Amino acid sequence: MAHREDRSAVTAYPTSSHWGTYEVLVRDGTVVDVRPDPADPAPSPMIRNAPAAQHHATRVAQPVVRRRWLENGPGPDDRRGDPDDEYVAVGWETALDLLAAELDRVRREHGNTAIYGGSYGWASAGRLHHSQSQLHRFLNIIGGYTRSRNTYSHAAVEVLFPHVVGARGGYELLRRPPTWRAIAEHTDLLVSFGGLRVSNMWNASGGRAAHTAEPELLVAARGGVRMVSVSPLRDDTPAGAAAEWLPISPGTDTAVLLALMHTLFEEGLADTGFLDRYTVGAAELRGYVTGDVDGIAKSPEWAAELSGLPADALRDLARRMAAGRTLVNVGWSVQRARHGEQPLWAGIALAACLGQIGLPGGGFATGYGSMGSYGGGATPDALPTLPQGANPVDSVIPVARVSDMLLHPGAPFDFDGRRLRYPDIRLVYWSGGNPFHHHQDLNRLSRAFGRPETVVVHETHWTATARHADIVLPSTTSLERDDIAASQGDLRLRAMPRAVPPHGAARDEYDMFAGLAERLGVGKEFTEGRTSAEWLTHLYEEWRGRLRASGVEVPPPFAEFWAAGGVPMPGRIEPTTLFGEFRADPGAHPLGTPSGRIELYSATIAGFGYPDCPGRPTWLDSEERLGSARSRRWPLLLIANQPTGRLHSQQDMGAHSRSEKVAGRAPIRMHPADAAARGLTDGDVVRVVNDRGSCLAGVRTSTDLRRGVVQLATGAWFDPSAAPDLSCVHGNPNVLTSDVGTSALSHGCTGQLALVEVERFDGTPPPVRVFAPPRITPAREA
Ligand SMILES: Nc1nc2c(c(=O)[nH]1)N[C@H]1C(S)=C(S)[C@@H](COP(=O)(O)OP(=O)(O)OC[C@H]3O[C@@H](n4cnc5c(=O)[nH]c(N)nc54)[C@H](O)[C@@H]3O)O[C@H]1N2
Ligand SMILES: Nc1nc2c(c(=O)[nH]1)N[C@H]1C(S)=C(S)[C@@H](COP(=O)(O)OP(=O)(O)OC[C@H]3O[C@@H](n4cnc5c(=O)[nH]c(N)nc54)[C@H](O)[C@@H]3O)O[C@H]1N2
Ligand SMILES: [Mo]
Repeated sequence: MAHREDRSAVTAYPTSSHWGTYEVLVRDGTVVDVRPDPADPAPSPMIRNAPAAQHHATRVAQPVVRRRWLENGPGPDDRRGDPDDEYVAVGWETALDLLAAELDRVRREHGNTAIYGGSYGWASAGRLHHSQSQLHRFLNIIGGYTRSRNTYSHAAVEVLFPHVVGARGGYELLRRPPTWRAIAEHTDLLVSFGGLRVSNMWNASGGRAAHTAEPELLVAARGGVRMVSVSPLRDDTPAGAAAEWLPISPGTDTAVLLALMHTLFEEGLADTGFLDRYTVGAAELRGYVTGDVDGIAKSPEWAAELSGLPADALRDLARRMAAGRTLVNVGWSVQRARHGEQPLWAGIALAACLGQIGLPGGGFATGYGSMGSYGGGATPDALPTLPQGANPVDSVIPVARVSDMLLHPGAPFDFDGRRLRYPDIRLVYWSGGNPFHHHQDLNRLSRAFGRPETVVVHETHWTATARHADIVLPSTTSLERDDIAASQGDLRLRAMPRAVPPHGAARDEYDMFAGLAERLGVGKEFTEGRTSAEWLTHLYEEWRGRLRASGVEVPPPFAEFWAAGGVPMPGRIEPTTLFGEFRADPGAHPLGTPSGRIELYSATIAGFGYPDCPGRPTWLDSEERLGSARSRRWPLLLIANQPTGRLHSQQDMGAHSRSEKVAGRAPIRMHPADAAARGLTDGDVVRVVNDRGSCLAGVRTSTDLRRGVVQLATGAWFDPSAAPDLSCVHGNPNVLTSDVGTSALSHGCTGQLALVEVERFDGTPPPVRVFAPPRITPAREA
């Protein structure tokens, strides 16, 4: 008989990820390839990570319990995170029985405050199967948990701006900025601190129907909007934008912003009419800028010393800013550093001096170039969302204080005017996040994870966080479940049909929590009697009801939506202006601040008395800066920014992410002169080191970096090593970053900048082991 070729059919399934809407090609239950959505003008290469990630050896395939926890019972254990630790596979019944009993023990013996359920992280796109929503709903129903506030992305934005422009104003800054199209139409000059990074705009939290940001940015640039990128990296703006590059020394933006104001005041270019009518504290600010307050004029010469940017260039920039419609953008990276509140406050102060806040395409913004949704329009607030219920426990930490909390139960700390105490955490529950990706000083975090009695992690993959857990439950990926997707400002609400069956024994988190809730006697409260399929319809129909009530056009019923694969997002708006109503009539539309105006001086913040966040924008020096005392020992300033290969740590084993590695390690970019000074060239494996830790990385030289700066993006899977002089063999920069907050005001993440030294690694580098699963003893039960 002739050989018959077995070519089973390939089926294309539309799906949605944070990095875009695309199609997976499936044959016999396996994702074999991907292709961009035909309607996407600028698809992300990150979609190429999906096939390998979906079926990788590091998928968590069954519920497991760490052997030492199983044998010794709950308790602190410094061995958590040991790469040689051993796990025992158990059946779902055993896993859920054990976990339900442990949750019940902890809440009875220590109260629900002892459960930390902040569980920060991006998880996957999808409105129903959103990990954190599922976990928080469950924990609220069983009596509550200690939660976290704000984000790693922009905590300083979230905490500062309610004081400066009111809560509503802070919200609008993040959610309703002028669109790229409005910038194209109205803006003459866009000055962006932290660049406008194309790879960052590939992502939007919840995913977006199409990548519109880069194409619209380029239309604006080609249509005549001048763009100035104040940033240590030249390639923080797309080449096609022909942006001017001001290669600032990182961490000195506040000095530059103050110097720009200095020129405006000195040359009579400041809009005093605007300052008088719409702000409070302008006199105070002016006194500080001119030096009347402290004897130091914040002149361009003064800022040039700190920033490395020529004084003339700053003076010239200030004049050009005053000469036309100017938008000042402070990217989120700039606040992800010590005193990160200051460049934000100084940025809006500069825009106030220019007098253009409230005019189309002018004023201040924070987020262009940081996220694909920023400048992409706005939608009515309430997308279809799983209700989380109320948390009966009032216990909270700023999100990036997790190690402090675990290491110092009971210790007092200040936070946005309040004095709080760290709770005594006995059980840590994480689902949909990877703190061993996102947190700073991972060696310290690893010690902190040794303190609780039990650590529970739901994961799709064996991340370093899963490897610090006592109980690991295998979650389905978003390709393995039916869901619906949309982000704020999105163009469409999309159906995400299941493309492949669950990997191994993986389950939807909804079903895990339903099983736990059942065991704790609150099954009905959690499910409300619905299956996850019924919840999908319910969330959609509830959303339609809300739209109808608010008078917005109503999309078709669920079945029609699902069959069509999506519906255009109803009620979209395309803002041209921020604070337009306030500008038109500040009496009728005051800001939600004590004065009703923009607070360039805040009596509230001044009243907190925080030395690291005074009552007006202030230049506060930081150790993690070129030229600091610390830089004599650690002379290179590492930028730990967002990776181009993936979203954070997700799908690091995927084809696109791996294609960027050098000798299997995360790439570290260096200026050729900095490399040559150390005898390094392209392809070398190096040890990146400071007094907090060290990691291996692979050298890539580039003149796109300012000298003295090296770049090692986040997200290489943390691969701890037994060698005392090597914390990670793969290249996770968070072994080098400092676990200190922006200030007592917001305690934001400061992971962007860290001083280091880079040296050749001689000999054979230890192998990367983190892409193999841990040791698991097979299940004893069926
Ligand atoms: N040094 C430094 N550090 C930083 C930053 C920086 O600039 N510099 N940036 C910070 C920022 S802005 C952020 S937002 C954070 C991001 O930090 P994270 O959001 O924690 O990073 P992710 O890698 O996206 O983690 C999401 C995890 O969820 C898992 N996951 C995906 N889908 C599911 C699911 O359906 N169920 C479950 N249970 N798990 C799922 C993924 O496998 C992954 O491990 O990092 C921060 N860390
Ligand atoms: N591809 C990809 N895209 C992403 C993400 C991802 O993981 N991968 N993560 C998403 C998330 S959660 C977030 S919050 C956003 C973050 O968005 P951002 O915070 O804007 O992104 P970063 O890449 O951290 O930083 C952008 C640039 O800021 C510059 N920079 C660093 N320090 C300084 C400084 O002191 N001064 C100045 N002027 N510039 C500086 C660096 O050159 C860096 O490339 O990105 C989102 N987009
Ligand atoms: Mo973020």
